[in-house]
Amino acid sequence: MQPTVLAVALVLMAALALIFWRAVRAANGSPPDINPDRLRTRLIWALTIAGVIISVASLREWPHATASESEAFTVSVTGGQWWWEIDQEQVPLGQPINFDVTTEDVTHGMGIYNSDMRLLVQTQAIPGYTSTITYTFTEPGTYQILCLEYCGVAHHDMINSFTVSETTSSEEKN
Ligand SMILES: [Cu+2]
Repeated sequence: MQPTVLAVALVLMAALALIFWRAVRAANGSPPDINPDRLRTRLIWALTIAGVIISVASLREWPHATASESEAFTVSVTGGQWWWEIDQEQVPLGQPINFDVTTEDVTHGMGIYNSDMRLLVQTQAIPGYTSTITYTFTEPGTYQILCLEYCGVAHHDMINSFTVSETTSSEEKN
């Protein structure tokens, strides 16, 4: 990444130096050997191409949770006025969890918070549609699901929780 930025910066500096050199030469009286419109067109193209290269080169890995992994443990979360229903009380630690989220009435916002009330992941709960979001928990503990979208007078009551632990209850039964 760093060498790429350096290379791009050097190319841009060289281009700028060339422009200054041409400007100084033009000011000294010798006629420019390229017409200004063509120069401008070339410059616009060069900047456009440089812009695309810089944008692509500086892209970082998507920092948010990605949708749906087929091998993941699945938790169904259903929202309604004003509750959350979670079909698993315990979810496993350290493996991708698919949260399939929907709602029975209006649109809600499903947010998962850790014990410090820090938002870890969120998606919209939409009537008649299942939003899937994948998250991997790295710490055991109790996590809360809260509503992030105002959905009526008891919006603040939409709280439910689940725990994250090394083994799931279904595995313990086996
Ligand atoms: Cu809600």
